Order: sequence, then structure tokens, then C-alpha cells
Amino acid sequence: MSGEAKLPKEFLWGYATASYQIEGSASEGGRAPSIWDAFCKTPGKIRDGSSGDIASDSYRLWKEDVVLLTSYGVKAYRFSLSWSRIIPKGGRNDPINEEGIQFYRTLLEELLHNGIVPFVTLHHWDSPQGLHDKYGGWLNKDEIIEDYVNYAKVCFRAFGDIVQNWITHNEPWCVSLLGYGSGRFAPGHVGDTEHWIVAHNLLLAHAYAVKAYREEFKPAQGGQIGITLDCQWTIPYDDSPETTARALDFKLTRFADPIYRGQYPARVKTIIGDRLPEFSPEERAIVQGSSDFFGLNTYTTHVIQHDGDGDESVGFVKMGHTRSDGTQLGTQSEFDWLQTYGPGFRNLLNYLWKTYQKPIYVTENGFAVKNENNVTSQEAIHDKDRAEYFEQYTKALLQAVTEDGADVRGYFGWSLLDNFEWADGYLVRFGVTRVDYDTQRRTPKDSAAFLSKWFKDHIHG
Ligand code: GBH
Repeated sequence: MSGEAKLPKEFLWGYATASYQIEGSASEGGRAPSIWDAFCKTPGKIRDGSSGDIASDSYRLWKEDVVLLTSYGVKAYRFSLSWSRIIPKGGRNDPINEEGIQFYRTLLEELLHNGIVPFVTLHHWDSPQGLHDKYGGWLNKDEIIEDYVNYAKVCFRAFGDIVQNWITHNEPWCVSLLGYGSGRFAPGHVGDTEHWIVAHNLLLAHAYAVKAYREEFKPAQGGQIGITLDCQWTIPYDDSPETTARALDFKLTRFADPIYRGQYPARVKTIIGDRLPEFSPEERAIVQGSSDFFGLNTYTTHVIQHDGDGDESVGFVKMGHTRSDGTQLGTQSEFDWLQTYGPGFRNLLNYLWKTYQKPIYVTENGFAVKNENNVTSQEAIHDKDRAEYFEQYTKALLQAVTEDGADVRGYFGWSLLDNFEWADGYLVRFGVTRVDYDTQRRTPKDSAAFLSKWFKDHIHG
């Protein structure tokens, strides 16, 4: 392999975070509860009984976060805005919280001052509880679209002069399926029809926000806007192209095809029938072409098998991580679903580039070291398995770009900090920076040093 291969000079790399996972100060600065605040208070929902009330304390320690980012030499930082910090009650006629606007404005200015390009996510799962109470949140098509577009416009107006990269939603698959299907995530609704409605409404809200940006803000502000979808690469357990296609359709194509091609995939329509909502011709025209780039969150590869008695919502596909010859894909993480397997990342980038022909930003990629929560901070900072993961995934990234020609323009490691890992509370850590939750002290781990050096060496000067 040539030691010469490098990413283009403009390539952006950095870390990603999300408001509810890092900010804390849940009742400070005029913020009102999101659906995650309410969900965390429901007994049994969060494995360690915790919440994001304090999290990594970034609402107070945001300056330290920027110092860390600067010390890591990143070029970009992806974070999310808390809707209920900006419009506490959430709705289009509800008051805007100037303290919330000011908080993000100051953070953005500090990032720019340090030469760090912000990527701003509008919705990383923490929609206002007030809207859920009032009309069912994401289930109520007409109300939520208007309220979301209003919120988006408030953000474009407040920050658009200094933000050039917008992401509408993080992982609509998780919001719909886990929030309104299995109920593992907020708001904890269980059912087999509603999550299709929520997914549909998320697509529409995204598309109308993009339309508003393009018509009312982009001419003066000139930024780009898109959505982030989550997808893992798959390897069939036994040879079955139909299972592979079905797995992809139910995970990714059901969001990507409406956005990039204007329609739901046929396989999904056949199986879900009239429980799958339809786009009116006017809606279809707005949804199609509604993303300037492909925002991709990806963590691992799954070994998949047809499972006729299994879960319809994922296309009757069973996910595993052991091949039919008994071998495992790679190093096991703290999570069952996550193993290290770099070649799958290269395949996925190639597949997405060939299929959708949109510039790709990898908006999340990362690893949870097994038992990392059970060791001292001194031990945890030597996160060998995470560094090995990043070594494999950056190698795959470089190959996809320089050997295969995939148009990948950015890469964000998940995550800058250890943080609140949703239903797993503080038991699972993804940070390249150790957070001691007693003192909120931040300590760089070895994986942070690895990525800093790797990108320094592999981006053209
Ligand atoms: C990301 O989702 C999130 O964007 C981020 O906020 C989070 O901290 C990070 O992952 C690490 O988990 O067994 O049915 O619950 C990645 C997509 C969604 C993959 C949940 C694993 C578990 C499926 N993940 N999924 S289930």
C-alpha cells in the first residue's frame, strides 16, 4: 500500500455529540423538559435509573469542550441543539428563550474563533415534552410539521449567518422504531403501525424544513442542509441476496429512497401494505431531492439471516455477529450489536456513493470498549480496543476515498466525551475523552491521540 495516499485538503474531521447526552443543566437557563426528561423519570426505562439531568455538564463546561477540540486539532464539530432550550414549550406560538439562543450563539462563536467548522443537528431525539402532551408529538402530522419547521426557521434566523452545515434529524429509524415501535427509547410507545406514521412525519418535517431553508435562508446564508441516517453494513449468514436486500430496505432504503428518489421501496410496501402512509404528489415533490448530502451514522456490520417468524418492522431479518463458520467479525464491544469490522465500512461507503451519488459525511462512527465503565479512569484512558477500531475504520475510509473513488467529505468520531448513553445511562461509554462523573474531569484517552495523529498524517496539507 502506498504510504502516499491522503484525503483531500478540504476533508473535515472531528467529533460528534448530542444535546441531551452531554449538556445537563436540564432545568437551567429557561429549558423545559424534552421527551427524554420525562422518559428517564419513568421507572425501569434507563438501565441505571439515571437521566441527562447532569450528563457531562457541557452546558456549564462548554468552554472546556472547545479547548479539548482545539487540542485534538479537529477541523469540525458536530453537536445538536436542544429544541426545548430554544422554544421551551416547543410550539409555533410559544415564546423563544433568548438565554438558549445566547448559549448556542456563544458556543458557535468560540468554535469559529478556534477555526472549527460547526455541523449543527436540529433534532437529535429530544423533542419538547410539551408537544407530546399537547397532541402526541411526532404522531400528529399537521401539528408537528408546522412546529418543527417553525423551530428550524428560528434556528436558521438565529445562527444561519455563522452556520453553513445543517442536519435536520439524527437517525429517523431510531426515533420511529425505538421510540414508537419497541418503546425502548422515548417516548416509549409500543405498536406496529404508529412507527411507520412517525417515520413518514419525520420525512415530511425534514423536507419542509429544507424547503424553508432553501427558499428563505440559503440565498443569503449559502449553507448546505441534509439528514443523517443510520445504517450498518450486512453480510449474509448463508447466501441469500433477497434477505440482504430486504434488510437494507427496512433499515435504510425506506428513508433514503423517498429522500433521494421520491418513493418508498417496493418490498416495504408489499409487506406493510396500507399501514405505510403515502405521499401526496405535492409532498413527494418536496421530499424528493431534499438532502444536499448523505449524512451517515455507522458503527458495525451485522451477519444477517432470514427469520420468517421474526420482527416484521425490520423485514423479518435476524441480526448477529457470528459467521456460519463460527468465526466472529471482530473485537466485541460493551454492546451486543457492535463489533469492529473495518471492511464493512469500506463496502457501505462504496454502496452509498454508487447508489445515491451524493457527497457523504460520516456524522458518527465509534466504539464502546467492553467493561470500560468498571475500571478506573487511569485504566480507561488506555482504550486499546477503541484505538484499534479507529485504526481499522480510518483505513477503510482512506481506501474508499483514494482507491475506490467514493466522495466522502467528512468524518466525525462518536464521541468527543463519555456521555449519557440513552437507555443504558452511564453504563456504556463512547468517548475519546474520559469523563469522571464525580468531578466532571475530562482526560484524553489513547484513541483521541490516535485520531489526531492519523488525520494529521492523512490529509493533504
Ligand atoms: C447512535 O445511534 C446515536 O446517534 C448516538 O446518540 C448514540 O450515543 C450512539 O449511537 C451510540 O449508541 O438493540 O434495538 O436497541 C447508533 C444506532 C441505534 C445502533 C440503537 C444500535 C440498538 C438497537 N444505534 N441500536 S436495539
